[in-house]
Amino acid sequence: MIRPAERKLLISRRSLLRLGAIGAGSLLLAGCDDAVSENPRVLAVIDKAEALTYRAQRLILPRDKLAPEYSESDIAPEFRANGSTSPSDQTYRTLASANFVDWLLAVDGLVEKPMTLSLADLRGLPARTQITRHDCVEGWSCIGKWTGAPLSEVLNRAGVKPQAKFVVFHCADRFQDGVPDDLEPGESSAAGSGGAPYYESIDFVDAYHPQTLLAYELNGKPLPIAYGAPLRLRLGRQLGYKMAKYVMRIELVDSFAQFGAGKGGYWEDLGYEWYAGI
Ligand SMILES: Nc1nc2c(c(=O)[nH]1)N[C@H]1C(S)=C(S)[C@@H](COP(=O)(O)O)O[C@H]1N2
Ligand SMILES: [Mo]
Repeated sequence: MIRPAERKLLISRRSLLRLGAIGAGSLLLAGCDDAVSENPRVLAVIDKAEALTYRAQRLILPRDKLAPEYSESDIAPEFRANGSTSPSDQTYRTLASANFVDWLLAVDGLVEKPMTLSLADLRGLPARTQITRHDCVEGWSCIGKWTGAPLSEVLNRAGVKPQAKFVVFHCADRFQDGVPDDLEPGESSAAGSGGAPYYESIDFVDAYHPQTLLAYELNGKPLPIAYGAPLRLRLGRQLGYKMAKYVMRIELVDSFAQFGAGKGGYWEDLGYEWYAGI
């Protein structure tokens, strides 16, 4: 049951999103590549609404309810890239220059069998292709076709320990004060940055959802660097910032207190909601 107060907050959050969609993006926390809004009232509203949205959505939606899927003709001619689009990390650049043949995904933390998986290993798992809409908190959307291994396939092979509560995605890119530490055009290697690594986290309802993919293809081609090569997370039912690009390591944890500012993601640490359900 959703109580009326909860319903109101749910609606007000959705209308905030809709306002973003018609171009009043500044009302929202600016999305991904702009400065973060410091309006404490916006933050306060979103913080309170978040827990209610999460609870309400978990109550209303069946666990495996799918996000809408589209047809080939709906695919955007050019998918928009956002946030980091060219990580400068030296290890990442070295892997990228060899076409990611030496790249390995680590799967560890609260698992029975910690493992590493190459791209070939991931491509050898059962695959799923889905044409879904990506919604950025900034108010833009794009429809793209994603192919990858369902995260559940990887989790089942690693064996989830009963204490595990969240899946954390560690990425290769870093941010400095909300700005991605991208390679500038013409630069071939990183000057090296401090800053904070991008990371994200989800719960096991989303982790086992059939549309939750570790995607290695966009529109039938290997994922380009701008979109998170060689592997990025795709979720059906959350906003864009949850969909970690440049995933290097998947760690199962019972708390994310030890990462960043402890809010479960790079943007969450700066005030975004952890549960960005749509
Ligand atoms: N590692 C990493 N993942 C990321 C980001 C980022 O900057 N770094 N940006 C997020 C945001 S805000 C969005 S909208 C999408 C953008 O994905 P795209 O570049 O494929 O459009 O990736 C999300 N995942
Ligand atoms: Mo975004």
